[in-house]
Amino acid sequence: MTAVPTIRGLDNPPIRRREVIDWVAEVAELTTPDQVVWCDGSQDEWDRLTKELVAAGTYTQLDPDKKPNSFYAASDPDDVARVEERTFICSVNEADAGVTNNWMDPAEMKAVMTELYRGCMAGRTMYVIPFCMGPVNAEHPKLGVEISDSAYVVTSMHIMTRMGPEVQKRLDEGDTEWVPALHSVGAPLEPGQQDVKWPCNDTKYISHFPDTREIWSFGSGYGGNALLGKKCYSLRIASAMARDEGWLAEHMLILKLISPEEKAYYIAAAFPSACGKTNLAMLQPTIPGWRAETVGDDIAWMRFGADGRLYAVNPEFGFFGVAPGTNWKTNPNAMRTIEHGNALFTNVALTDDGDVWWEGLEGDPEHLTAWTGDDWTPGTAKPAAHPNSRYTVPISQCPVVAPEWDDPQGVPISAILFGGRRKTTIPLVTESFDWQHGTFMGATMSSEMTAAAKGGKGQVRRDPMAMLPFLGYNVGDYFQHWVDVGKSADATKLPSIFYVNWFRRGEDNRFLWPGFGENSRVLKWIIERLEGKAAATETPIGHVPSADQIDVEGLSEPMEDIEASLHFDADEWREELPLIEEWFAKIGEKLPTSMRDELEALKQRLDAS
Ligand code: GTP
Ligand code: SPV
Ligand code: MN
Repeated sequence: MTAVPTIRGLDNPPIRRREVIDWVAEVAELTTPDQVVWCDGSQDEWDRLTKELVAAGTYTQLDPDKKPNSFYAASDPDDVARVEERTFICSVNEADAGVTNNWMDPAEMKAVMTELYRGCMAGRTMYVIPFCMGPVNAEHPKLGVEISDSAYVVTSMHIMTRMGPEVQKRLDEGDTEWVPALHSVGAPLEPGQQDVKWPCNDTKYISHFPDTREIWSFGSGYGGNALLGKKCYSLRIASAMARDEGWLAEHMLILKLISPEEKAYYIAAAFPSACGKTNLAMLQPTIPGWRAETVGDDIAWMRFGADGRLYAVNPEFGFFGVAPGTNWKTNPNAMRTIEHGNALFTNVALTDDGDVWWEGLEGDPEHLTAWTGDDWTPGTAKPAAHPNSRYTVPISQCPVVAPEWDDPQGVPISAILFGGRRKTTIPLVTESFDWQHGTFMGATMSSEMTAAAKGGKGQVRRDPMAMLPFLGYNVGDYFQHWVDVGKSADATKLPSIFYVNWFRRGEDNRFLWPGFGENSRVLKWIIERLEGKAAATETPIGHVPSADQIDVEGLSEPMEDIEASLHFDADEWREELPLIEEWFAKIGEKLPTSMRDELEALKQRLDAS
């Protein structure tokens, strides 16, 4: 304890929880920051940190008349997305990480990272950020404490998580579980050394210790690599908790749909990163009489309620949404949420009059500052905004947020959607035969890779339940967990499972289905299936509607396109089978027999067709 008292602020904790105080002292001793700041989530803290970040050149304040209390940051050009190849699940047993995860022995990883952390906060401030994922008044609140040397992270955590006195109080109660989450950008400063706008390190580790429920992140300041409450806690660590405790932590939006008869239905949907969750979560239905409200846009925690139904909670407090493609036509509710202000924008472009712009947004700017800092004019080849540029904004500002979004009980789910980005093969919508078949749909889903992660853009890969990059344990065990969850429930109360694809393409590469608000037509069919009112055609892959079985009234697209989007093509599916076999072979012996059985049954139905 000799060096510790010399670090300013360390001896002044506003919380009393002993393990937290000891852990903070231990980290401070290792990382040697100039000072420790205990964060409280207050407006004063936001004002002070945003001001400091503007002075440091990290943030640019936007014109308050256009976007009140909003800021813009451009990251280092090499720190723009999640880094999957640097993400590790350090379970004690290698088999528990499974074939889809990078693994390192926890002791070995901790030894490597301890050396990286040694002195890594020199010249910087170490922030201690107590936070809660999901409502603080939950029976078992999911608490965490992130230590970070990035003020950008602190301000982002203000928006994305619950912070403040209530969280500190729950932490101090002493019996609630909390997850320590250590983050450093990995860029110590020599005395007198000038800082850069976006400090980070070429060496990156995003490490998870599911057995001890700990997170260690080093080298990146961006999104899911650095805001550790999000993917690291609420999916990777939470999925391991959920496996042990019999619930589900999923990469899903939660949407409330209200029918013309004023009946409310809740739907959860898993699509891979940058495949349409936020857009569907804020859907503005195009069909008369239907309304939609938002509960969550990225993560759902689902557990059975006393009535035997599956209830979903959104653990997040804000949106971290993909900017490009967002506009008044595709997602007016996201635009209204942003207009309110209190937003952070990362790697979009800056207009000359203090506003933001990105590809797909309305307006024809003559000149911009691109995310790279370069001048941009309409002839410039490179995009003005990075394809994974994002807005960070409180969910409470969303004009269609459901009043129950913050309810610790969650909302009862009637339907679960799985969906990917596929040019071919997968019809617009398919209803599964039952839970196990629906689990098979999720287990075999695939998608073209996007800019949300570094590398591989456009390649088709299997992304089970959209969880490939977010699973904290073995994928085979995960499938078994899904099957078991179904078996543990009253089948009549389980959500129905559907497979959707908004992204099927025609010959000239055009989208066959208009998407966005028009997806309400698919949701209407799904609800009417639940109500036993809508017709469908039975195919080897499940129940698929034909164009005259969904509401297409008023669509301007050619009917051939709509029909093609819905088409079940046996030949395309025969080409899909070896890809599924290859994927199942990769999983190996952990693959549940029930999933093998489903594949065999699919083959037989295809053979018979
Ligand atoms: P993450 O935040 O990375 O998890 O992404 P997300 O799943 O929330 O994706 P998001 O809704 O932000 O959409 C990503 C991209 O897909 C955006 O460029 C959207 O414009 C586009 N997109 C969303 N929905 C549709 C749709 O129905 N049809 C088409 N063609 N594109 C869509
Ligand atoms: C995703 O990639 O699925 C995101 C963004 O939601 S991040 O927080 O970076 O994971
Ligand atoms: Mn996501």
